[in-house]
Amino acid sequence: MKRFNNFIGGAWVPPDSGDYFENRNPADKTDIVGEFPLSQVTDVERAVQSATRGFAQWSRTPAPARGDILRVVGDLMSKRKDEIANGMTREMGKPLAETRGDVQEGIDTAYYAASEGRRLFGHTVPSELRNKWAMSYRRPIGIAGLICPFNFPMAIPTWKMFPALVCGNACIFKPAEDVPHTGTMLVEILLEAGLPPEVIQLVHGRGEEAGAAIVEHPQIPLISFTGSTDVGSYVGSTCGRMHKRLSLEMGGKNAQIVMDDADLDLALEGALWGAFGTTGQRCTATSRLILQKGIHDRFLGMLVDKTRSLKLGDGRKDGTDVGPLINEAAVEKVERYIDIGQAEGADLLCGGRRGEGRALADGNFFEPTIFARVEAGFRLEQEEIFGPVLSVVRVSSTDEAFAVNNDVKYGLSSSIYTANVNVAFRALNELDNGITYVNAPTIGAEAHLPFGGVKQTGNGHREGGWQVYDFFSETKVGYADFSGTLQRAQIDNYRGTPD
Ligand code: UN1
Repeated sequence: MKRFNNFIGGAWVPPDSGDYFENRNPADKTDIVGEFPLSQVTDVERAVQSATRGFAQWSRTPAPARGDILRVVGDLMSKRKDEIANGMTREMGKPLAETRGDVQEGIDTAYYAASEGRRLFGHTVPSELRNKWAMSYRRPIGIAGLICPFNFPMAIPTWKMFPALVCGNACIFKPAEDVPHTGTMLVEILLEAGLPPEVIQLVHGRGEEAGAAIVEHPQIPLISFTGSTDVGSYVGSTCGRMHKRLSLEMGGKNAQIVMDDADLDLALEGALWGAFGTTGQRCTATSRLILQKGIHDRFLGMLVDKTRSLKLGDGRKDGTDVGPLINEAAVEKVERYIDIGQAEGADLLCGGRRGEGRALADGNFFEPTIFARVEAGFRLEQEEIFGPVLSVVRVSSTDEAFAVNNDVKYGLSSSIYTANVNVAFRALNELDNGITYVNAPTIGAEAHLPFGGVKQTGNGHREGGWQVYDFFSETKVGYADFSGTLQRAQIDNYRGTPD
């Protein structure tokens, strides 16, 4: 079996404990991808010592030169897109078309970051005093701790790492324990592109150990975390206590609204892709479908028919629509929600059980599932499941559809299908989410726009686009007074208030 290591202190090294964990293919648990280090506090400690040296060097490298390394990273990722996608599907399960898209999102993020090395704008503004300049500019912060989820094994680490690097920070990267191989491939590419080795540290292991050691380390001032809202609360309280800068990206309970005047065929394609793409394991997955009463029965019929025809299977095989869930715990969680939904009185229309048959026997497969007659307020309608379970809620009016969308504790994405431009713009204004799609599904965020949500989905920061560069850099202000006199702001130029 292939054994992989951490990358700490500029070298591939075993964990101090000498312990490793097995990484298995979720579509076929007899297939072991390799074994990966179980790291502890001492491994993180060495990573911090090395990253401190990396930061000293990297923060003084001109930003355009930093960006140029990311350009080469993008080139290497483009060349190896298929190879990475194959490896990613093997350890994560989603179909190859999706893992290729995941790598492409990393490539887009690399080229965006590369060009940002030539911008990283500050402002120059007039001073209120003569012969004085006032300007703001960016400085690197230090070591960024990046704690990443399993569902986008390449895209999400790059959302964090590439902006962090172009802004001049060093990174300690902990991939999710379900997808350590993709994380390893990413670090290999960074090194091959010429990133100074001590600027990146790769620490594998469990959240409770390696992840917690990163969050709690006093010399890591910057944490970017994507994961569950529960773990995010622990990360948030620790960072709050330690005065760390923190970006949180957590749960979602995203809805697609279909109004009576919608193009139903289009809405159907959107619902299937939104709900069952990535086996529902996206923060942006469609887990609620809000149907206006005029089209409710017809649309539900169309949806159930199509859902039954989706092919569950190994994401590396042609024809597979839906891959496995990530691990056994995820399957058990989905099963719990099937019981909860039935106990609440919702109608199970299709799915609701593990995948059956020889081809699915060794994987974590679960059938795409639809519940109808779900009422606003049911646990099924309120809680994040992170699996292929879609809950359908019937509403009478636009106002009711918007209220149902908004009445959850999360606020990542939403979608509305309608032909009415006024209703579409009302949705953009009134839906409480970080992202609203019109006539498109709840998933499909592009790398050059800010990504994130409101309420318990996040803490106000955004990934992607131009905004993430504010998170990964410190704004500093400089005043240069070349008047040769003492000029007093707020005092010398103050004209008084007219009587
Ligand atoms: C996520 O849902 O966890 O929105 C990230 C999308 C992707 C990113 C999703 N580009 O479809």
